[in-house]
Amino acid sequence: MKKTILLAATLAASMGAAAQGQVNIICSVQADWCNMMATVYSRTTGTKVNMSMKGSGEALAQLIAEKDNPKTDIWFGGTGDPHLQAAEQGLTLEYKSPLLPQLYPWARKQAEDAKYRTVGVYLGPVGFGFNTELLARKKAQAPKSWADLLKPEYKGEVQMANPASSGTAYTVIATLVQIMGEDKAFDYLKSLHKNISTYTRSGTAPIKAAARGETMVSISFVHDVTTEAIQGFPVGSATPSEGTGAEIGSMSIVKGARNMEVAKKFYEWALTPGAQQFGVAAKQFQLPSNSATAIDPRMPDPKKIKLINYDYAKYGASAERRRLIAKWEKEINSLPR
Ligand code: S7P
Repeated sequence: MKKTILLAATLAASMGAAAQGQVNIICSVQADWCNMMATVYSRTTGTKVNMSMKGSGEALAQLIAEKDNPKTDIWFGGTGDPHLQAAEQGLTLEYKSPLLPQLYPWARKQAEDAKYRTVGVYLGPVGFGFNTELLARKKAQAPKSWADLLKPEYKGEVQMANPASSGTAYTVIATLVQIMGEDKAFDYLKSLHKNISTYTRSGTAPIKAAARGETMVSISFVHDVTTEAIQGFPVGSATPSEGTGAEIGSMSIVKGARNMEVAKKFYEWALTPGAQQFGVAAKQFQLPSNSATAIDPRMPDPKKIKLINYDYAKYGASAERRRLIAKWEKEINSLPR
């Protein structure tokens, strides 16, 4: 950990982020990671980092609200589809990092899909989290498939987020549509609705509830389950046997940013292996996008997960996202349970 901070500090300093200026960042990963990046970057470069934490959906709403007078310079992290939406709406800057060749193909593809108005910073598969003590107490099995989530033993025991506010939940719905086809996916969501106790605002809330014994099962990114498990909570994770999707967590520079030069320096730093190691240092286990960043054994291994060929461009498009969310509100969220 100390080594990581030293390395990143050296990198930040050597990038000539000349001790000045400020940068306003919306950060959409969990707070420990955001704070660590802000602290190290400001200590090593002298740049004042004003960081505010927001989930993906809320972050996009803020960029839209600030469109004519941007106060944010960088949006770091959060699911990729709202970043693609921001790109499509002309809210983010076209920028080609010299570090692009070091990134995994999925991270570069995200940049290409957005005409270089965003870039992939991490990848995280969708799966399930479950509270092992609650399962044992109720003599229930851990879910292994999408089909398992419909079992009567999980009635009122499943939490997922609301796709209108959460990029995580939207990734889940787009995943189901791609696996099952739209009609069957919505039939499935109708059946699942009977087992859902609540649709949370934030994507990480369901696994936090499972970890604390408030629900048996969550639909979550699997790295978010690991974050709870290593804090000692009795949780396990699984990825669905039918296949699953993944987020490409992204980073964008806001078009018209007030602190543009400083923002570009932070952006470059955030793509280096030294900076990307702060995910693990902050106990967050998404797969980093720079191929030279160390892989931690607690990160999900894509070779062991049945990942679908997720169509990021299609499901990140504003019209498709709006359509699917409106359909979910009308056909699923309005149903009694
Ligand atoms: O940092 C954990 C994580 O799950 O949160 C990000 C995102 O803010 C989730 O936002 P929503 O509340 O909108 O679902 C993810 O990108 C990330 O993996």
